[in-house]
Amino acid sequence: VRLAESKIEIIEPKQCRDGDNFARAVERGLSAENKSLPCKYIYDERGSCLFSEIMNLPEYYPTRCEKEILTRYRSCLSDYLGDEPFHLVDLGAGDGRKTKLLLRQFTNDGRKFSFVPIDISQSSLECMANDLEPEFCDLKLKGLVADYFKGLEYLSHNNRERNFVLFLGSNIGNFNREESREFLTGLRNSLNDGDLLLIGFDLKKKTSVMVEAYNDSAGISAQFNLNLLNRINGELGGEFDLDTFKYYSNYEARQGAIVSCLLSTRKQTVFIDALDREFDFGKWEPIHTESSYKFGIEQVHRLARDCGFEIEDDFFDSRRWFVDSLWRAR
Ligand code: AVI
Repeated sequence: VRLAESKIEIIEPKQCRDGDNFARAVERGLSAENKSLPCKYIYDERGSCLFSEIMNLPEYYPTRCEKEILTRYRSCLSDYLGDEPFHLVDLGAGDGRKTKLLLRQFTNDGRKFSFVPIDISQSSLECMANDLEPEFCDLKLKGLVADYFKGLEYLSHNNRERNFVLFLGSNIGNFNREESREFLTGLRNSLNDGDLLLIGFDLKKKTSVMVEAYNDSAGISAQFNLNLLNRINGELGGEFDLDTFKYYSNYEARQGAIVSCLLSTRKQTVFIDALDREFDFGKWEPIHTESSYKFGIEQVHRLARDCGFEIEDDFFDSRRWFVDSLWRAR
């Protein structure tokens, strides 16, 4: 771990990320008429581990689709980068298993790059740095602990070298349509002309396939969402009884999104010590926890153009369930 620590830079201090912001978001979300909790708070150490488990589930196809794409097209991606030095910036890197495929290719091709993973979870970055060390001992790595937007600020202040930004795993799908436009426009504005973005989109498909991916038989997706209540109990002195909340996730065709929530199975009042107040829940009242938007390829292209990018290429898996689209900042 000592070795990994020297390679991690904390852009956003922990207390600023997790403390007040979390409490405020919980208070706002649970006081609203339609209750909700932001999905980014699922990812503490336990949440990140649960997400790693999700990526290995037989039902959760997006990870396997994207691995297939990166395996098939990594050499083509390496050719796009050429001989000039660049930053390989990984937004929301998670544990970086897919990124490894690219690191291996770029290293073998002798590309000159430094690797900059950005993640809100310091432990994920530390695990990743430790995990990469034996295989990539000469890799220039600087992990940044920050949320996406702070990570983007870093980008704009370190933009002498060309950036090749990875935003994989359909992470864009956890923003609503308006937020994804705002995010991508912000990202575009922090890039230089000619910089590249490889961005993953989960494509619309048969609804049963999508619904099963979020309703796995092992119940990991449920634990993952319930981790929000777990965190409120652990960090804010909440008194949630997790057995009285049931995970529910379905495809909303009009929104084009898997919408996930926690349903209170009975009428109840829950006290949260750090907020010094109680919250009422009606029987079967939902707390919205996450939306995972799905896309048509035309929507992907419109989004690119509207946010200041041009499309270089689209890389699909063999079933065309997922696309990694390569965009250039114009
Ligand atoms: C991280 N994100 C793209 C995942 C998704 O598919 O929305 C998170 C996830 N939630 C439940 N399963 C996976």
